[in-house]
Amino acid sequence: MKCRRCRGAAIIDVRRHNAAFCKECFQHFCEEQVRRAIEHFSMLHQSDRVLVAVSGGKDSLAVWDIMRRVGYEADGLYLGLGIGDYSDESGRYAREFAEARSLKLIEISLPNDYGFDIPTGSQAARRAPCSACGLSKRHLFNQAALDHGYDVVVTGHNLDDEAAVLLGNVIRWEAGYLARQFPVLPATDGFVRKIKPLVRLSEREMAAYCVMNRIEYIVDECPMASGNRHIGYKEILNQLEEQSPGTKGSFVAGFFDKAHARFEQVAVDEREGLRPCTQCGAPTTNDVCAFCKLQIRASGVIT
Ligand code: Q46
Ligand code: ZN
Repeated sequence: MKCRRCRGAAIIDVRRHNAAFCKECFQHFCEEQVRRAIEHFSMLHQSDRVLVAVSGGKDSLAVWDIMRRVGYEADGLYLGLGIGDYSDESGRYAREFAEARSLKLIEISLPNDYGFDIPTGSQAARRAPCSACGLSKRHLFNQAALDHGYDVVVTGHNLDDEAAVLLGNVIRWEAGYLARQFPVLPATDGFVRKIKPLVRLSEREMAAYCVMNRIEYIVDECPMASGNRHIGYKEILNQLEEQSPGTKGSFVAGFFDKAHARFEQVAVDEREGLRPCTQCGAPTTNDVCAFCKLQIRASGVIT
């Protein structure tokens, strides 16, 4: 197996590109894919203040690393979810990454700062853990970016994540979710811009990137992930990719480039119905936003 770029000995193949790379050229490939995503979707301006949502997993640490290598200063934000040992360990990886590189890491703790954790909060609110977790992350990443004056929040969603979410959204024809599934969501009233620079890179490539760059990350799955539909969608998509390399890429890129615009109006209409949450001021369609409702239920005031 020869490296496509330098013809040296390759150590990793990337079948959907019909290519293989040596260590140095794989590094170049990953950076190039991120540069292309940023440029194609006009994700960033050079003057932007950038905040990376860091979980301690491979994708968020890799995106933070690559962003800096391609020339963007970025700080990190770690949100402690209170999921037992898993959260303790993931926080440790995030802190160690930041310390070793003298990077700024802002930390928020759901239990210490908001009085509940994901296991008890989701139970009290009778929500699936990942649903309570997802809405907490969206709310708190946005809030932290606004509070600390950042222009944009970066997340480490990769090609496999996007393909699985897209499949789920298409199976149920979730027009609102499809309207909001895009590598860049512009800033609107009460929301900062959100970007996903890893949309052109796979989960396997990000694991390889971390290993090659000696980035230590939490390997264990979150213990609350079982029952998450996206795991099943990923397995199905992996089978399709195995039979026909490039399937995930064309599914996702085709949606972004050819179909997403058809759903955009749904998001515009939804934004028109937004008003400030009476508790925290975040934009919501109800009197109280979903995060404040979760916090109220988790604290036992409403059951
Ligand atoms: S952390 Fe949260 Fe994930 Fe755990 S509870 Fe689900 S959403 S699986 S990325
Ligand atoms: Zn609120």
